[in-house]
Amino acid sequence: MITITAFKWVPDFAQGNVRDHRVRWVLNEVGWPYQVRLLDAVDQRSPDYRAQQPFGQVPIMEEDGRATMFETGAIVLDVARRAGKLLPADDAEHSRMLSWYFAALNSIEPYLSNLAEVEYFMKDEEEKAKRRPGVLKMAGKRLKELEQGLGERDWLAGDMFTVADLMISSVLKIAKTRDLLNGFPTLVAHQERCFARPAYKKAIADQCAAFAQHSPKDMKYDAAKQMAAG
Ligand SMILES: N[C@@H](CCC(=O)N[C@@H](CS)C(=O)NCC(=O)O)C(=O)O
Repeated sequence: MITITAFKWVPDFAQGNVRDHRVRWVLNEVGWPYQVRLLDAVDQRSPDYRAQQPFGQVPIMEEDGRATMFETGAIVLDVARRAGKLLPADDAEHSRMLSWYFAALNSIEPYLSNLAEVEYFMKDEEEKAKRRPGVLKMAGKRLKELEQGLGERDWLAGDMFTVADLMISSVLKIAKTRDLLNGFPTLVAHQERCFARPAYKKAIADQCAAFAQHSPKDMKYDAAKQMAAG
């Protein structure tokens, strides 16, 4: 049985956006059952978890008889490859799929993560105001370039939904929360096509169901801070 990790609870802005949704989504797409190990902030810092995920992040994917995997990019591709699904058979389309898949993670996500950092994690309002214009400009530039790359096509790599579409649409969730997609109707339409898939809807519903059953105190933030301090 596959086990993935996820958080017991996260703040509102992160609910439905935590990256374990990518792994839930691909597992739902290929029809593989999985169970979830819910973590708090103390679990994240434990040496046992760090041995599985060096950065203490979610998700990982554990499976009997296989090496534990971390990094959603690696996990999603691994599941698709083993299931023989969500990957184009045609060689040229497969190459295009791989290029867009890595573009999502390497050429687009970093700029949107910078935006998320400014909007959600920076405390100093003055510093925030200083950084925001530059971060917005770069994120907008990448979105425009992505829109041009997608062109009039429904899917990035060919005529079917692939893991490249899964990854791009997931990465763009950060832009959507800041209304940054408003100027890019074809990206919005692409994301809506991806998010209409039952496998995606179930992934988000399942992630959020755990948050509804927990509260901030279940995350043991204070105990984790003490561990870090001491
Ligand atoms: N590149 C990693 C990023 C994972 C990641 O950023 N996970 C976040 C949740 S979306 C996390 O665990 N954050 C908590 C932390 O960094 O302490 C992946 O795609 O798996």
